[in-house]
Amino acid sequence: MTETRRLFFALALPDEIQSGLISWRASHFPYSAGKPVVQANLHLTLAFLGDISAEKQRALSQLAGRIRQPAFNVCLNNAGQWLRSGVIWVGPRQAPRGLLQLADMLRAQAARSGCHQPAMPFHPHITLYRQATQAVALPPPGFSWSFRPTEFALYSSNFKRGRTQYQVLEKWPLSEQ
Ligand code: 2AM
Repeated sequence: MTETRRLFFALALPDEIQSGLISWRASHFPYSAGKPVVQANLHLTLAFLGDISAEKQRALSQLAGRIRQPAFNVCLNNAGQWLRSGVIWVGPRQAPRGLLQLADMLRAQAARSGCHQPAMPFHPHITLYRQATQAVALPPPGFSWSFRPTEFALYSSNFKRGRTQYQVLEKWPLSEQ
């Protein structure tokens, strides 16, 4: 049987934004809102690949390495809840064009390589809670965290002893013009 790994492309968040989000979450959401994502796992997914073989991973890595995407700023100033998937998230009110371009390229390459991609348009977000299936009051607007990613990465997702752990497998730079 071919061995597979659960992989995805994502942007990491700077440490100070991860910790800022954790304390903001603790003071703005009830404890019962859902299952909180641990600090180290806060990230912005660009394209989810699913369980793929080492061969497909190599092919997709090679394609990712050819991407020349200028860097962009991301401003996290919006929050929402998707009741159907039980996700509470933060994300940009207006997604920067560079972020959309990067995700579109990775998602198109994934789709062409046979990784099922959702039909829904890409909605950049950072998941704060999972299993949040009861509506919660969202924090009032006025919050904002900004960062400028310098790279994007391929991650593996491993579920071990009841915990999800993400590991960076490869990284590629975003170019500064
Ligand atoms: P999320 O971005 O809403 O949290 C690793 O599982 C990452 O890939 C998660 O961040 C997750 O969602 C995203 N992802 C997208 N589609 C997925 C799917 N069908 N199954 C699991 N994770 C998925």
